[in-house]
Amino acid sequence: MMDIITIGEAMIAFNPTATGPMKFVNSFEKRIGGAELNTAIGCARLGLKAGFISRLGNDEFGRYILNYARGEGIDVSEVEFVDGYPTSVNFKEIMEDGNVRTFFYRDKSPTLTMTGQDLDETYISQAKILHITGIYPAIGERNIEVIKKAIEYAKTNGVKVSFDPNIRLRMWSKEEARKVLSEILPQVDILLAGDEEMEIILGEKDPAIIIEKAKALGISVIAIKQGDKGSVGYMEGKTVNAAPVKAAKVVDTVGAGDGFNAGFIYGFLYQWPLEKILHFANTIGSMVVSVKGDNEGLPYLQDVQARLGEVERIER
Ligand code: KDG
Repeated sequence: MMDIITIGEAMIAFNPTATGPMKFVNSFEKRIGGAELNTAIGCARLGLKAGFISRLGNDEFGRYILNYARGEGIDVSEVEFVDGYPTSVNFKEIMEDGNVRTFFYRDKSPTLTMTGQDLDETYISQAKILHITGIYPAIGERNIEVIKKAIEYAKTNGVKVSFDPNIRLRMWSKEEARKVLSEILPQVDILLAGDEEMEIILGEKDPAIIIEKAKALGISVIAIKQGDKGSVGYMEGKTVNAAPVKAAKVVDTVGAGDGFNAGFIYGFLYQWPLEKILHFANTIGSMVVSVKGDNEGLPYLQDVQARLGEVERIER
């Protein structure tokens, strides 16, 4: 039995070694990114069993990513290497205040070689949660079909679907995103979304209105992420406003939402009260932004517990 299975694209993320406009940065460090893989890593570090469905280029970068994911304890039995489609890359620009722009080179994504028929229903059926994002369908038409098939397999097998819109406007327009993601929304059980993303999909940014609209679509668990303003959640008839958790230092905001998702999924699976889930997820988000890299700051369970003052951290 798997706790969570994600389907998505992982890529090499080139992190700048200096802050400031990318055109003046001369060296980059090779790291790994991809929202779905980040979420799987976050879950695995907390102690959940996570699986990743994907395609990688049959190249050095692809091998590096596969080994990294495997090293994090993620089941990679549904990841295949494909010829003729190089592993995607992105370059990040990080400004002094931690704000980031990402430039993707993923037009020939290896995931474009997948079809719905490549998905193994038995594999998906053994998970408690299927986690999907709006990035995978933004890559290409075929990926939309794959995501729909994955949702169908989850639904027929009683697997809950969690969804983060992760709207990347460098990959598609607001109109395209709205069209595709609003078709996915009614299938979702757990919505983990940014308020600005929901404004693109539903035309509303106010969490109370988003929650009402999402409930009307049949979504029963909702978390609206508001960055440094905290988060608002809805579950079992109750809405909770969770205060933000201040980061020690903001050095790189990329991956904070994925960290939040991992924390939320963890607390949800352990049937915690909503207040506790949101505070835990906010805490993880705040820890991710203090470390450079898309997933390097994702904490292990003991790190979060120490941060929350639940366990003592022995330094030396
Ligand atoms: O959520 C963080 C991801 O967005 C990042 O790791 C890479 O942009 C990315 C993507 O497309 O998954």
